[in-house]
Amino acid sequence: MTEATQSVVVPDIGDADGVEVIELCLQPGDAVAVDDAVLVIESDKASMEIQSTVAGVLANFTVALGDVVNTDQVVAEITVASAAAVESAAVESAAVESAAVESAAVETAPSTPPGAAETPAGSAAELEVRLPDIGEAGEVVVIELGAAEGDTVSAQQMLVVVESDKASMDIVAPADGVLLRLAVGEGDSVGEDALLAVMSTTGAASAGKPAAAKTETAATAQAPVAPQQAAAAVAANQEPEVRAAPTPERHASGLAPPPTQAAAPAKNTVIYAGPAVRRMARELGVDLGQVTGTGARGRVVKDDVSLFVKTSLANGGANGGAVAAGSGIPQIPEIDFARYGEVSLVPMSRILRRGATNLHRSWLNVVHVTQHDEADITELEDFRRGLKAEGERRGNKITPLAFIAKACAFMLTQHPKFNCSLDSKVENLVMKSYINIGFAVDTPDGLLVPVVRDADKKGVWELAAEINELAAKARNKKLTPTDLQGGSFSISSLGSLGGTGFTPIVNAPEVAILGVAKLATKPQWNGTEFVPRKMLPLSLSYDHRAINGAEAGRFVTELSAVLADMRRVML
Ligand code: CAO
Repeated sequence: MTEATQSVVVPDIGDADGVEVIELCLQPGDAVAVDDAVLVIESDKASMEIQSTVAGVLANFTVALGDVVNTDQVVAEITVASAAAVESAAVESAAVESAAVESAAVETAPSTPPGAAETPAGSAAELEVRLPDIGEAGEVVVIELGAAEGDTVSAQQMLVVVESDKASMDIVAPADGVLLRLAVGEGDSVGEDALLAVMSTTGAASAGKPAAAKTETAATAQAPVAPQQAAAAVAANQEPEVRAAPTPERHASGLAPPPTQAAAPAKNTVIYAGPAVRRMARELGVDLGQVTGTGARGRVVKDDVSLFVKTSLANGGANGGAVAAGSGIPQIPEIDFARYGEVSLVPMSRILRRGATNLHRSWLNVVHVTQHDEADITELEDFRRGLKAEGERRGNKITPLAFIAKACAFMLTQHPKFNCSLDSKVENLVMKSYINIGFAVDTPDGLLVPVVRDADKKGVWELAAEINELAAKARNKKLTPTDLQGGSFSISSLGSLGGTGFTPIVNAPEVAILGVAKLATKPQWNGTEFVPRKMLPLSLSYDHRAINGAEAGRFVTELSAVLADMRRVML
């Protein structure tokens, strides 16, 4: 059987200058089925999965997370089993593409979808909410209801979510008012112009002036977006699929809510997820409103749903959304800070949110202890400074971190337990015969930990070059998933910033992390007198379930000795 490569390209994204790659759904080497999501692109306001039109194996991505891509750009390559398959896929792909172009053409034409229509007869205050023009999609399925009959709803609040094979969309309330009737239920298939709901406007209900309220609503109502418009929406930066969750009730006193309320899971105020994720959540019975999204702009990705389910199972199925709710840990009360002065909300970046989830998970799972020491690196610093000119010739900057990485890699060969992981039942140590060292990089968007593979097999120049390259990639948003995976030990260096020590959080499932603070010249007793020495503060946090205190003490003491005299690496 012959092998051939099929390119995955960006479909027509209309007039947009480019859209961002926010998720790589697979890894090179993964098996791909037809219609599998390969990656996700997103503008400020909408997102879209790019799916494979062939079955095969993902050969490589030609773009990275954070890249901006355009129509027809090749984003990945898939190895398929035979040339015939490629040919037929090409035909199929061309057909899909022309359909997309057609659809985009329809969508960009001015449309007047009957999203909100006044009820012709009967109460003049009533508004019908109907499914807008869905083009050739035929029918879409109602996958979620955002409000119940009798609920007071505000303009732009999500009433119904519908989904086609490729995209999901929110149908929002066209005006403030009361939801009088839902004409559909979850699972219903609906076509263009189907009646979804009937609502009354607030003006009619409260002010008793239906005619005026209707006119105002008609003028301000915003037409919902059709599901197959996802690509065009990505391109045109249309309104986001954003839904306001019901505002959590507050205690009348304005103080922290009573325990029963505190235990209630706080819903996400924004739910942003692709159709595949929504489908997965539906199948598993997961309420997406309770899942912390770690994708771009808080987008919920499949891993988030998996983690939510795992956590829920670990908590005996009692997961109320926040890990804390089912784990017996009291939740921090929700405070209305605006009661005490002006406040504003700054959305956390994807990296920050993901980091928060990972750190919280490590913090809750790992039994942390931190061992502190100081290494006398006076000679090492003299040696390193002496290499500066050579570094400039090589175009390679060498900082203490490269030597610290080298020393740690050596120490891990001597103390392999610090390079292990615990298995999920905490019954075995998973010993690794590779030494991959991650190091924390501070980027404008948050903390990232790229990994230097096989650090024990590399020299200091090579380690320095790789650290510099990975740090630059992290800051330029060019890291690939592979760059971030497979670490077995981490280093967090705040040495260039200052400080005398800190307690780093173990990057679970690793069991140890070395924190490095700023070296300082201090008086040291040499047996006869005090002499100035350059002392480097080290803080080793470790998982006490895997490593005992004496082992950690030995590790740090020996590490200090190695840094004091790197010739020990050769012994
Ligand atoms: N003591 C004194 N000076 C130090 C030092 C230390 N421990 N470590 C580095 N320096 C010096 C370097 O030598 C360099 O000075 P010169 O140019 O004169 O040699 C200067 O500080 C700047 O170093 P750098 O930051 O460019 O390079 P680095 O290799 O030390 O660090 C990186 C690279 C990516 C780790 C770092 O830039 C970074 O992002 N650190 C933050 C990590 C972080 O956020 N950790 C916290 C995570 S837990 O919340």
